Amino acid sequence: MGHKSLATIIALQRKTTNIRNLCILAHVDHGKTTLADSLVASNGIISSRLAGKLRYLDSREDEQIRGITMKSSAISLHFPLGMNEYLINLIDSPGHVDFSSEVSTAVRLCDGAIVIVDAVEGVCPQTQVVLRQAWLENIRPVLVINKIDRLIVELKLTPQEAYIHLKKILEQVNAVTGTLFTSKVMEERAEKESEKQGPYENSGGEQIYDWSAGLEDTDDSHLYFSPDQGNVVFASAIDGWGFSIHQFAQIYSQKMGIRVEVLLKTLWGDFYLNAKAKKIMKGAQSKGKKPLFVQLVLDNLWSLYDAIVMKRDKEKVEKMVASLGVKVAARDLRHSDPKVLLSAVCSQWLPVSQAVLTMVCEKLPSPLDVASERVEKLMSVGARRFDSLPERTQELKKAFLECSNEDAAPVIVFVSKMFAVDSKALPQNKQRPLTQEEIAQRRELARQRHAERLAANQVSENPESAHTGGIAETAPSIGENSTGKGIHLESVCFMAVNFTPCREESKEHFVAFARVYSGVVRRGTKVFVLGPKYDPAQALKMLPEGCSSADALPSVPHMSCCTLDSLYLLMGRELEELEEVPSGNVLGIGGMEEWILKSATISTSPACPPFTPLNFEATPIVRVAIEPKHPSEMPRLVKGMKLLNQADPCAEVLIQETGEHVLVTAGEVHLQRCLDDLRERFAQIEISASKPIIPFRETVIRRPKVDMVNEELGKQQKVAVIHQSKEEQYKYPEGVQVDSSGLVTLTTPNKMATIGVRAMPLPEEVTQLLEANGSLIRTMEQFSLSMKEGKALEINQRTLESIQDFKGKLESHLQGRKWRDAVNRIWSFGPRRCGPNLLLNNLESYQRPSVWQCLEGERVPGTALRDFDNSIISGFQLATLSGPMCEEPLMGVCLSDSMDGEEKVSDGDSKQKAAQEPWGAAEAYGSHNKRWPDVSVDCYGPFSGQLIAAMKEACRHAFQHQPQRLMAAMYTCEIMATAEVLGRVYGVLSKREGRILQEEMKEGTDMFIIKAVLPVAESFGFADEIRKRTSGLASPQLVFSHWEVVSSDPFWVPTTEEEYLHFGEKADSSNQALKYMNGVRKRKGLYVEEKIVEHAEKQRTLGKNK
Ligand SMILES: Nc1nc2c(ncn2[C@@H]2O[C@H](COP(=O)(O)OP(=O)(O)OP(=O)(O)O)[C@@H](O)[C@H]2O)c(=O)[nH]1
Ligand SMILES: [Mg+2]
Repeated sequence: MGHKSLATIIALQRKTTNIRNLCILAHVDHGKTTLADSLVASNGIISSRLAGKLRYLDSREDEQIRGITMKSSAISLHFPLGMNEYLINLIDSPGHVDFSSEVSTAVRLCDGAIVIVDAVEGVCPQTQVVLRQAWLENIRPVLVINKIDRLIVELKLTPQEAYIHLKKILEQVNAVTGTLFTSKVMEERAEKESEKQGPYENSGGEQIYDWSAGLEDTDDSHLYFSPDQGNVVFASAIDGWGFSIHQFAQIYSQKMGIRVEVLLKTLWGDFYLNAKAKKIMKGAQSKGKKPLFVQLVLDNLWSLYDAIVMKRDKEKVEKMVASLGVKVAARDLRHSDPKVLLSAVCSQWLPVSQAVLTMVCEKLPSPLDVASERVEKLMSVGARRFDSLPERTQELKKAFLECSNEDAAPVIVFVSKMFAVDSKALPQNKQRPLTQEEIAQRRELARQRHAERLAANQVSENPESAHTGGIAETAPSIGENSTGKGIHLESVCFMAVNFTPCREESKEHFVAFARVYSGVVRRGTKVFVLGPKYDPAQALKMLPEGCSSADALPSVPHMSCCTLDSLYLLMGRELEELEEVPSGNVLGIGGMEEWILKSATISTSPACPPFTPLNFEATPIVRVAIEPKHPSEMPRLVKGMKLLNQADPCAEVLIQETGEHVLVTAGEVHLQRCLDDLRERFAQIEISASKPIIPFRETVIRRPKVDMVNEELGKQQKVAVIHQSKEEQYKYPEGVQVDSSGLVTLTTPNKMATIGVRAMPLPEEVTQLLEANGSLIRTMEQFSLSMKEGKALEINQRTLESIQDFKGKLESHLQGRKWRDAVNRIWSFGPRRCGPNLLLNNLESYQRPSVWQCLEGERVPGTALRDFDNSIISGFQLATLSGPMCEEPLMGVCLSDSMDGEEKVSDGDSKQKAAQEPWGAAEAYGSHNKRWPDVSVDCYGPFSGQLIAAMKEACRHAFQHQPQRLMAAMYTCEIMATAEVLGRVYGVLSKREGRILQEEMKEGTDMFIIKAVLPVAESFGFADEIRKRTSGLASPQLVFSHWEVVSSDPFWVPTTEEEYLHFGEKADSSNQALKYMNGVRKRKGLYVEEKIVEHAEKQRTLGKNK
């Protein structure tokens, strides 16, 4: 990068109003990186001839090979517009679902986004996801409809058809925005906007006209995309052209003498030109006229493509080139590839960078325009209320809003991810052009050396004075050197100097991807690094008033102090060193790997709250166990995995209790990239990865009416079932009793308490509801905890409303006698206190504080936690964390702790009370003495431990008493395929137990969109297989969607003669659930009941000699 442009960018960094921080978002392959190329080329960083081919921001080798982006990367560009110079901090993001966490890290640092939609494919699943992400982060999007050339060349649409097609795409995008708008997120945003009109409407003085159907409400129309709003660009990034209707309005207002404003309102929409009256009229469609957009814009483009690409009509081309007033080099005119000529013409006529960057500067907000709502959202972690933050923290909101560059302003920086760079790429280690002085210095040195060499020659001619000539550089080599020790030593030093860079090379450097929200970051500044769990309220109490990070401070949890060593300007593949970075800019910070794991907040004020965690859309679901090829290399692998964990926002690295090193990734492609990274960069050893570990869930269902072979469970079978359950009874260990209703009772070893548990399946809707509201449940749990400690956590109104809503929904789904008052009887959620299983309190004698405490104003009298409440919950948590089938977590199970008064466990009179009131006896014991029972004399160890174990066992037995099923994780996938390959896609899907949900034809194209669900267990290699079978014409995107019960019963054994004949004694040949279950059990080293060979006969080979 030239010094001049670096200086320009540094100067622009201080002009906050002229900064635009934006990212490019889209579905995979819609052309983000290609568009970024054109923008990068506009700054002369790459040649414009290579723009679109180079994919400059895909700097990794595997990105280039696979042709998809995997990491988001940033580049700073300058752009002159009218009298102003703008600084554009551009972040290119990946579109593949597996890397959607990279999108989250990019979106957080931006104020705006360019959303790209492929003109042929239209709105795809990831387009919806990125639009949602943009809304959730309150950043403003603009739209680029890309690949318009495909409409001309591939689909061969007429301009009129293309216009209708484009209109449809716009409607689709706006429909997505519309649904977001009506959702809660958007409601709040709209409130804000109607209070205070957006800055553009005021400053630009634009009027809002809306010609598209259904968008009459002027208040929210600026949220939608419409060419007449100036927030839509039509482009072909690969051919280098793009335009918004502003450009054509300008062109035609000069040509036709119509005012620009009129054209702006009418170029897009149902208007036509009445040539006779020389007027623009409405109603083109009804009168069968060409809309203005077709006549003035598309027709021209079409004829250009027609002349250059289709017909290769030289004369016509020359005429057109002349009329457009562009200059084309003779060699381009003669080039055999028409695309070269096309992009030469188009990139001058309608340069895409000009159109896109103008739109960005005009339509996207500067860092100063940050909405106060966004600030509050960034500052209040989780469910905390903004006004419950300490006062000094609340004051920082002003700093955010002012985004000031004053020295007095507190420094606030957010680091959204860490990325690894090669040490060679660091500017410190890079070769740079020498300055004049350095050249002079070197010349001087060389001269000296020459003189010395001459002197040395003289010495060698005169051996007596050999010891005096110790010159490192001239010493030929160690071996040859016999003249003296001094020389020898020095030559070793010389080599050591040479070696240092090599050693450096093997070290990974991490650069923090960050943005300054307030103040000026300078090199050498001492700052606080605040982890995601930092609590300013706690810290302010611990720290002295007015302290700074330079003082010696007591240690505060999740806070550390450090000095900022190196600041970088992010320039795609390169980094440029900076001395300071003012507020509102995106930057890289070096040397933070010791302080920051994945993301952090950096500030000079300890009152600064940590930023809310990033919204990750992808669920890490694919796990593999990893080990080094050579066991001795384990330490390197461990180190490498640590680095990988830091370098990837989404990958998780775990060491399981079994000692396995497990890597959890979002999908297959992500997994591949992580493994490559480990092999080639972070560990640099040979590693072997296990087959993906597929997660399952265990659940119970209602007793089925039909059996595996769809036969009604008739009398005959019933006998078998009873027989079977008797056998099962037999299996229960001593002390466990099961009654006919499924109630399992268990007494603790010291006989002080008896626990009764019954398991039931939860209705499906309830399980889904619990799954979806994990974070709310966690908040409720936190509230209960804080109540226990005697202080109430402040929960903001919105969260309270959602909790109320959640409770209401639960109540509406849990209807019927069985579930009477179930919602209020919830004792705990599990596993991890927030999962999709319930523990209900059926003990009439025990009124415990409700889990819904946060909704109740006051405590209900007579409800207090008993001493062993926690043990029961812990036992339940353990039981739900790993079930009896294959130690996978439970899902959708309701365990109710109950014991009716009449139920008696006859184990002696003295324990009668214990039997009637499970563990109530212990409680009574405790409350008498106001302390726990004296457990030190108990030979069975602490009582709480026994209770936990007994509760866990009881839950497991209760679970086993019901019909058990496995649940498999399911992906949804959307596959776009042409009619020819449709059959093959279906073939692959059905082979892998996929289920087609929907198939529809994409309007205006010959593509079909197939929506299907597919078990995760069957998905490995799916994308590749589809791609191969369809010769690359279809490529699916797999997204984790839900858990589904595997219908077959893993414990089913044949009972009748025919079944026996058909399935064999074990029925394991076609039992999918059994296969899955045994697979997991084998992996975990659990006992697997299977016979490998039965009744085998020795096979004889009749050899010649026998
Ligand atoms: N016909 C046509 N092809 C395009 C255009 N823009 C991009 N492409 C092609 O589309 C493919 C994908 O382009 P990329 O820029 O890598 O797409 P991307 O959105 O960055 O993809 P990911 O980063 O993997 O999500 C490449 O083969 C491009 O050549 C366009 O305007 N017209
Ligand atoms: Mg890309």
